[in-house]
Amino acid sequence: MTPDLPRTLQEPTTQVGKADYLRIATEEAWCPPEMFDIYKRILDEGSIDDPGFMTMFGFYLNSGSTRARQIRDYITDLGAQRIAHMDERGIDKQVLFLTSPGVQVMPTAEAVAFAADANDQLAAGCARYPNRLAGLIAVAPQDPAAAAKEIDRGINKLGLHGVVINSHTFGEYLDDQKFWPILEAAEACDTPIYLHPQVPHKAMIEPFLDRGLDGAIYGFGVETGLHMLRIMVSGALDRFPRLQFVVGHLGEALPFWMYRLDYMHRAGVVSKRYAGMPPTERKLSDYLRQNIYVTTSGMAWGPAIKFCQEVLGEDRVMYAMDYPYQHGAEEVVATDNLDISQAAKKKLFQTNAERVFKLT
Ligand code: 1DF
Ligand code: MN
Repeated sequence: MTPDLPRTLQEPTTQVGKADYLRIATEEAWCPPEMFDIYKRILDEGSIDDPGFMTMFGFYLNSGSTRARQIRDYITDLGAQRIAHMDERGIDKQVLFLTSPGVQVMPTAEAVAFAADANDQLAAGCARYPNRLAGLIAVAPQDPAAAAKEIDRGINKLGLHGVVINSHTFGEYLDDQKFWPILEAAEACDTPIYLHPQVPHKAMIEPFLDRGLDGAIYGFGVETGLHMLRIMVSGALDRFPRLQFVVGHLGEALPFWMYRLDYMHRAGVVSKRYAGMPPTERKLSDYLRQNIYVTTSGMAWGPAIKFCQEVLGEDRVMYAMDYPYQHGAEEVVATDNLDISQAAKKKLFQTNAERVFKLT
């Protein structure tokens, strides 16, 4: 069964009514207009060698497309328009964060300063709608020590609810130990890291580009699933066993790979075949089931959602919309109508997110 073709540009024709659970959407995007100005400057200067960024934000900022204009309009609003769109779509609460790639394409000093400013703005925006909006902390992995401090400030001073990292930073991944102060800070603050996609970096993107596959259709998932897998294989989750990651798009396909990952990981470790694949304390499936939550962003599709609930457990799957990149009311209705128990549905839409992001 494949879903009907999503109506990517149309506004909802019906309001989605109340349910007997709260609908909490957990991968929602926001962008202050000043960040688009910085992205424009980076595009104009050509100051970074990142073909994926050029393609992505060439479209959003310079294409003149209706979809690009609509998304720019929706994503920059942190007030009445966003709340009205949530009302129309039956979303009680958004867990939202600075859109991808956030500050991870900026020069280090600018990235550190912009992340702090964005976090202040987001915390203030959430404070205006305390029952409707809950924010995550943007950080600059370019400066791991500053990022660790910002995590502490975001949790303990700003009242934010987790950390977002938009996959690679200039081609580098969190399994590199220079980034581990970030993992350490998140674990110490008992707060999750949302590993959100971004486009593959230059060393990886070439065969995606000429068929337009580098963005959310597939490149995002390949890049971000690979990133999560690198972290699991590196032993980082043995060093930080209580750390929790949240991975969108139903875990960027990793749950589907679980059996083969376990088999080939064991084969690789036992045979000492790969220098970069040390023994880990647990199986890869154990990390998936014990350190990773997945969200349904962009995947309003019953068979895939139920598969993840079956192999990860109902407590590890959370609803997300991916507003404004995806915002169809019909996707909310489809998820409401899943043939799962009411108890499982309440976990999916409400209580898992309340627990993971400490929303109550
Ligand atoms: C798109 C989708 C762009 C998502 C995003 O960030 C993004 C897109 C610039 O469709 O171009 O975060 N998304 O999460 O689905
Ligand atoms: Mn997203």
